[in-house]
Amino acid sequence: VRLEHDLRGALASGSDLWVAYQPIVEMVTGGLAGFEALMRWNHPERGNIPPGIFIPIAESTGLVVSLGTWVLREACRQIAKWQDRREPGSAPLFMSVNLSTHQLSDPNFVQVVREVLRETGVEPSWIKLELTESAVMDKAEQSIRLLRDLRALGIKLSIDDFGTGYSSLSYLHKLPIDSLKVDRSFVSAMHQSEENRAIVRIIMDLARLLGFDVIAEGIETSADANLLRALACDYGQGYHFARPLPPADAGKLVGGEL
Ligand code: G
Ligand code: G
Ligand code: NA
Ligand code: MN
Repeated sequence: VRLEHDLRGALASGSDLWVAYQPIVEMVTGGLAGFEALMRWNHPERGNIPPGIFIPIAESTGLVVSLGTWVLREACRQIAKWQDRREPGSAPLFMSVNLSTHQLSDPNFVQVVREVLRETGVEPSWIKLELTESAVMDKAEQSIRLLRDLRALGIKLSIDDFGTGYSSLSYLHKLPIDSLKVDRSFVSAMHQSEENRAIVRIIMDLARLLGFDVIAEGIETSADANLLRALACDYGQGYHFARPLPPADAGKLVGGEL
C-alpha cells in the first residue's frame, strides 16, 4: 500500500521516475538500430526499486495505464531529440516501448497514442510497441482489431518474450505485427545443445515465413552473438552489446559507434 501510494506520488510529481534506454543493434553490421525504453523508479528513501517489483503493483492497481502513457511520451520526446542529431541520410533509429495488457484494454488507447505522437512530433514509424503473447492472445479477435488501428497510425508492433506464452499458431499468421522478439531464455540456452539452437532456428524460420523480422534479447556473450548471426537474426539486444543506460549515456551512442 505504501509503495502504491509512493508510486502514485512519483507519477503525479514527475520526479523519481525515469527511463533507461537499452541499445538494439543490427546483427550484420553491429550498428545501433534503436533502443528499448525501460522504466526506472528511484525511490527517495528506498533507492532503486526494480520494475519487477513496481510494475506488478501498477498492474494490480490500474496505475500502469497512466504510467504507460508517461513512458510512451518520455520515450517519444527522447527519440525525437536523438533523431535530430543523426547525420542526414542515416537510417532512423527506432524506439521500442513495452505495453501492459491493461493499456490494450483501455478504450482510449489508440487516441492516447495518436495524441502523444502529435504532441512530440515523432514519425510514427520510429515507434515500436512491444506486447506479450499472452496480452494479445487473451482476447485475440479484439486485440487484432486494436493492433490494426495502431498500425494504421504508422507505428510498428512486436511480440515480446516470444515462445514463453501461449501463442496459438493459428492466430500468429493473422496478427498485424512487424517483429518477434525471441525470449532471452532461448538465447541463453543456445550454447548448451543443438536442440536449443534448433528451437531458435525454428522461431526464426517461422518469423521469416510470416514476414516478421526477429530481435533476439538477452545476448550476453560473443558466442551467443555469433550463433545468432549464423542464423541471420536481424537485431540483437543484451549485456554483450550494452546494458540499459541512463539517457545521457545512451545519447552518446546516437551520433557515434556502439
Ligand atoms: O528493465 P528490467 O529488465 O528490469 O525490466 C523488468 C520487467 O519490467 C520486464 O519484464 C520489462 O518488460 C518490464 N518493464 C520495464 N519497463 C516497462 C514499461 O515501461 N512498461 C511495462 N509494461 N513494463 C516494463
Ligand atoms: O520482459 P522484457 O523483455 O521487456 O525484459 C527486458 C529486461 O531484460 C530489462 O529489464 C533488461 O534489464 C533485461 N535484460 C536486457 N538485456 C539482458 C541480458 O543480456 N541478460 C539478462 N539476463 N537480462 C537482460
Ligand atoms: Na520488452
Ligand atoms: Mn522480452
